[in-house]
Amino acid sequence: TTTLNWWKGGVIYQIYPRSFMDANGDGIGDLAGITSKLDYVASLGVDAIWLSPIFTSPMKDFGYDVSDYCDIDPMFGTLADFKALIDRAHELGLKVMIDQVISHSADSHPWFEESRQDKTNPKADWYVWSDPKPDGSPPNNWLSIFGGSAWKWDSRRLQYYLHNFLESQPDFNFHNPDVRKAHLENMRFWLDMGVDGFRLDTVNFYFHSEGLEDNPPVLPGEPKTMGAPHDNPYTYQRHVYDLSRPENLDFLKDMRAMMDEYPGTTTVGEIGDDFPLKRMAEYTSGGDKLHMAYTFDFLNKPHAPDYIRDVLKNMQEIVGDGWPCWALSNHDVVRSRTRWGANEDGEAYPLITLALILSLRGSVCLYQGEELGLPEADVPFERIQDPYGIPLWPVFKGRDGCRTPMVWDKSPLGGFSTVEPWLPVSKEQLPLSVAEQEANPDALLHKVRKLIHWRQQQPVLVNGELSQRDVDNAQLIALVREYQGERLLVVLNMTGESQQATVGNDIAAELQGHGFTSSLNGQTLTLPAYQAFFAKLS
Ligand code: TEU
Ligand code: CA
Repeated sequence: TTTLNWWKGGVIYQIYPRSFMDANGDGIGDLAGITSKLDYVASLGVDAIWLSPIFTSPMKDFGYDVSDYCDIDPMFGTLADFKALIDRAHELGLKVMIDQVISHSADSHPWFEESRQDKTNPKADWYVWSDPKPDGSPPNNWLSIFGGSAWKWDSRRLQYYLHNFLESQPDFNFHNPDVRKAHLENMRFWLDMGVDGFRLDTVNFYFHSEGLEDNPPVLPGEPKTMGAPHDNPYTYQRHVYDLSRPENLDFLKDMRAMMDEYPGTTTVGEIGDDFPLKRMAEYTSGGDKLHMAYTFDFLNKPHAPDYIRDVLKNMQEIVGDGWPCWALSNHDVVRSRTRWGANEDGEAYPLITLALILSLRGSVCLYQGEELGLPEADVPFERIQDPYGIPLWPVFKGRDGCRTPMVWDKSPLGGFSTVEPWLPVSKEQLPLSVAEQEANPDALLHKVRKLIHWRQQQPVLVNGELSQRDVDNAQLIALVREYQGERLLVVLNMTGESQQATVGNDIAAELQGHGFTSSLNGQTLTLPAYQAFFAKLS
C-alpha cells in the first residue's frame, strides 16, 4: 500500500473515549487521556485510531447525539486538546478518524430547536415531520431500533417527527439540499483541522422515502438480520421505505468528491441492513462513494465454521470491487471473547479470530481491549447507563458490558481514573490488564502485536482476491488469497481440538513469523487447537 491508500488493508483501533483513559480525575475518559496512551496504541502496529464521538452532546446516547458538530464536548476537553491529540498521533504514524453521526442530531441541537417552533421557520424542513393519521396515530408503521414507533409527537409544532433511534435523536431530512450541504461543511471543518477520515454512523439511514409508505412485513424464509441482538418487532419488518434509499448513493458521491480534495483521507460506513453485503457492495464499489464499510456479519452472531464460510461466500459473490472493513467487536455488541469463545482457553481463541479477519480481503477494526482478550463485563442493573438497555433489562442487558473502562493495571480502578468511573471497572478484567500482559512474555498482547506487524508485511493478505479451498475437514476454514500472480493458502482451526486435513500438493513454502504452530507431513496438515497455517502456493 502507498501512503495515500494506507486504509486499504489497514488496522483501525477503535477508542471509546469515555472509557479509555481519564486524565483529569472526573471518572470519565478524555482527550488528554487518549493522547497520553497513544504510544501504547502505536506499539500495537495499527495504522489508525477511530474515536467514538467527542462532540458537544447532551450524552443521552453517550455522544451519538450531537448538539454541536464543530466543537468538542467540555467533558472530553477542548479543540486545542484535540489538535494536540492529532499532532501526537501523526508523530507516531497514526491516522486519526472521527465518528460522524449525521443521520440524526440531539434534540437539543439549535437546528432542531428552531425546526420544531412551527411549520414555516427557516429550518422547518430540516428534520422529518409529518401530520398524524386522522385518528391521531403516527403516520406509518416504522419502528425505532431502540424500541417502539419511530415517530414522536411534538406538542410545540403539533406534528410527529421521525427518530430511528432514541426519541431525543430526531432524524434529519436528507432530501433537503441545505441539510446535505451543512453536514459536508461540518466535515470539512475537521478535514481542514487535519483528521484523516470518518467513521459514518448509520450510513444507510440518511434517507427515507418521502411517500412515508408502511414497511412490509418479513415474509417466511426472508432474513431477519437487522438491528437488535434480541428478537424484537423491528426484525419482523422489511426496512424498504425507512432506510437504504437509492438517493443516498448520490449524496455519498458528493461526499467522496469532497474527501478526494483531501488526499489520503478515508471513510468507513456502518451498515445495518436486511441485506448487508449487498449494501456494502453498493456503497463501496466503483471508487466514487465510500472507501470502506462494515456490517454486523461478524459482530452479533455466534461463530461456527459453516457460518463463516457462508459470510465469505456471500462476500466473494456480492461485494465485487467493494472494500469491507471487518470487525469482531465494537461499542455496540457483546465482546467477541465472550460472544464467540466463552471457553476455558483464555487467549488462544481471541488470537485465532483475529487471524481470521486479518486473513480476509479488507481492512480491520480492533476495539479497545480486544488486544487483551477482555471478556464482556458484567454490569449490575444499578450501574447500567445505556438508554437502549435499561427498558429491555434483562432480556437485553444493553451495551455497557463492552464499554467499561480500559484496564491499564490491576489496581482496583484499573489505572483508568483516580475516582470511581461512570461505569464500573470489571474485576474479571483486571488480571488481563495492559501492565500485567506487558510483563508476561507469553501474554496475548505480545502475540497480537506480532500478528498485526506480520500481516502488514503480507501484501497478498492485504490486497489479494479471496477464494475458499475445499479441504477434507469441515471444521477448518481454508482460504486462498491471490495477488499479482502470488498465491497464499490460509488454514484456520477455530476449534478447541487438534484437526487434520489434506491440503493439496501445491504448497511451495510455509510462512513463518506469525506466531502460530502447525505441522505439515506430506500433504497432511495437523493444526493444534486454535492454530493457523500460512503457506505460499506454487
Ligand atoms: O449504531 C447503529 C446500530 O445499528 C446499532 O444500534 C446496532 O443495531 C445495535 O447497537 C446492535 O446492538 C450506531 C452507533 O454505533 C450506536 O452506538 C448508536 O447508539 C446508534 O448508531 C445511534 O446513533
Ligand atoms: Ca476526565
